[in-house]
Amino acid sequence: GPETSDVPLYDPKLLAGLDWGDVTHMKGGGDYERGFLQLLAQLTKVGDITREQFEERFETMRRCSGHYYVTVVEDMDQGKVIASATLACELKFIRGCATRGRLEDVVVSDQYRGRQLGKLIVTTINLLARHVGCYKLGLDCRDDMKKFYSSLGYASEPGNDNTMIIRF
Ligand code: 16G
Repeated sequence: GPETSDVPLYDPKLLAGLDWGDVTHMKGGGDYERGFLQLLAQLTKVGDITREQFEERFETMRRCSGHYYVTVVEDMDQGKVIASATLACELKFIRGCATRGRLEDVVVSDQYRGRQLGKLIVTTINLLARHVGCYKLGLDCRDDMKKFYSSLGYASEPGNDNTMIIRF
């Protein structure tokens, strides 16, 4: 329908050149030492989070199986988390008990900009959302990011300029 994006969800050329082994799901506590929270601090306020708090939140998320896909890109040489994005899945009654995806907390380390890592991680979440059966995937973003997200298949919602969605 008119709400379905006809922009490809990813550029096969981009992903073809990359080793999917570099795209990993968060392994847990160790990402605390790999700078995961410092990376998130490039997006918004993080606050002082102890390793215990981090692990507790991580375990709580992990127990909500199928709801939180915290995805990271790691520079394996440096042992640093350099990009991250989260797919959060919300359960619905509508549309035959559908699942709605939300793209959250997208961030690429400022030292690694210009390498299309944002495109890589968002594309990965797009594919993952479709894979886990989301009927749509949405995000909130600032005006200056709208062009980036529309290039990756997201469309603005009528009357809601800063919410963008892909319908699968
Ligand atoms: C952006 C993020 C959102 C994040 C928020 C944090 C994307 C697509 N959007 O809106 O996920 O949670 O910033 O800002 O990454 P806040 O701390 O002011 O809510």
